[in-house]
Amino acid sequence: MNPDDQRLEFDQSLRMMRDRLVPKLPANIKRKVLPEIEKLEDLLVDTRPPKFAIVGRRGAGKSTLINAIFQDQVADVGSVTAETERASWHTYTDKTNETIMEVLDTRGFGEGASDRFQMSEERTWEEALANKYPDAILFLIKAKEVDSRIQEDIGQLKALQQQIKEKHDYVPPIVGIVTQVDELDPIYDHTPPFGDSKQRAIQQATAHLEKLLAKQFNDIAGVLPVCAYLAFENGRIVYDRRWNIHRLIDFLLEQLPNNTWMEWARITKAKSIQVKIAETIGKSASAISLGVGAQPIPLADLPVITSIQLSMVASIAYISGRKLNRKTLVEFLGAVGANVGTAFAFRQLSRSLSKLVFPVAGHAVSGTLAATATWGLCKAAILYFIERQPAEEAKKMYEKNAEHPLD
Ligand SMILES: Nc1nc2c(ncn2[C@@H]2O[C@H](COP(=O)(O)OP(=O)(O)O)[C@@H](O)[C@H]2O)c(=O)[nH]1
Ligand SMILES: [Mg+2]
Repeated sequence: MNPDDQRLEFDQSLRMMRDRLVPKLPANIKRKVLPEIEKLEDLLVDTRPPKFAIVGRRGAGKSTLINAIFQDQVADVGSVTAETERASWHTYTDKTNETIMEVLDTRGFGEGASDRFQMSEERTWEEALANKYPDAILFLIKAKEVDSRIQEDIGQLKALQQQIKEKHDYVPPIVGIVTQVDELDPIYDHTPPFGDSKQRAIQQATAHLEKLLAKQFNDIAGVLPVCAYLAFENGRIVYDRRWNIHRLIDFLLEQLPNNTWMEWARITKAKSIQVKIAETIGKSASAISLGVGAQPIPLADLPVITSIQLSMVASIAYISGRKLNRKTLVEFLGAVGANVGTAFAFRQLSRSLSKLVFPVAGHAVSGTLAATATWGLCKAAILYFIERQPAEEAKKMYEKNAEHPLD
């Protein structure tokens, strides 16, 4: 991770909260603040990109789906040469070479292979699963093939889940994905949003896969239909036929462990998910401010509280995909009214901000004041970094929210 990454500060400020502030709080406040600190720790400590096993026959649309999720040409579509001899992990990276996702490729999944062949396939999983396992398994099948013979595929799916359970004591959720729904009848209706009879056909295919999976598993996370088709030219999208991808991204978030949420929101570039995570962070940060701000805190501790707010803003900037550095942060803080110069160090910055969010220096600050300021900052950061609104709008948003106490 970039050493300039302010998100690192979050680990620090959370630890400071835990070690320095929490012990000073009365039991009733501690009971409210600690779970919020823990929520933030779940989201923000040891963050990493998600890991999936994506299984499905050749041509099911595995590579296409990966590109559709990232709106980027990260996987080779239609390529058969990339097919490996054994199940193996593939790391997908973005343009800056950052890992965005790890995928376990399983070869020969249900392709009518002989029993002997399947045995060896399952043995290659063993190696791949020795010290790494997927957070979730995506099972892809073409919409037009849901009623072909896929019992074998589902049997292998079960074996894969079983192996992961035995080795890692973790049961990865299975998400069924009905792909290439644009190919269903009526063919003339091939461009989203689809009409009624197309919707019915999609619903039928989805229900069919649900039924087949329910025979083998008693807890399928869900089955979603998608169209993932995107055409690129010179790395740019020139045709977009995606449908329901956004819902899939949102659904997968629910299946993933919390420490992958930040990365998932960032790398999928899905605004509504970015806002959702940002608000989750903002709510916890505000609840902490409320509890801690209600206490008579010596002035020396104020920067500690403030650093939670700064880290919140930095996290929101990170989620938005903006390059995260002091300049961005200072720009934003300046925009909402924090009087800081670009040369300020992070700690000094904390102090400047503490004047903004804790105007009553020297004695007990109002918990409500601290909480609304934190929430106002959160909403302003969402508007500025995620919605990409001008600084002036962010300032208005901050002022509007900071004036109205949280309910
Ligand atoms: N019409 C249509 N074609 C698709 C869709 N998804 C994938 N394809 C096409 O199906 C073929 C196989 O896709 P690919 O992603 O390489 O499948 P993989 O072998 O499972 O990785 C390619 O020609 C894709 O362009 C889709 O949603 N709609
Ligand atoms: Mg492929």
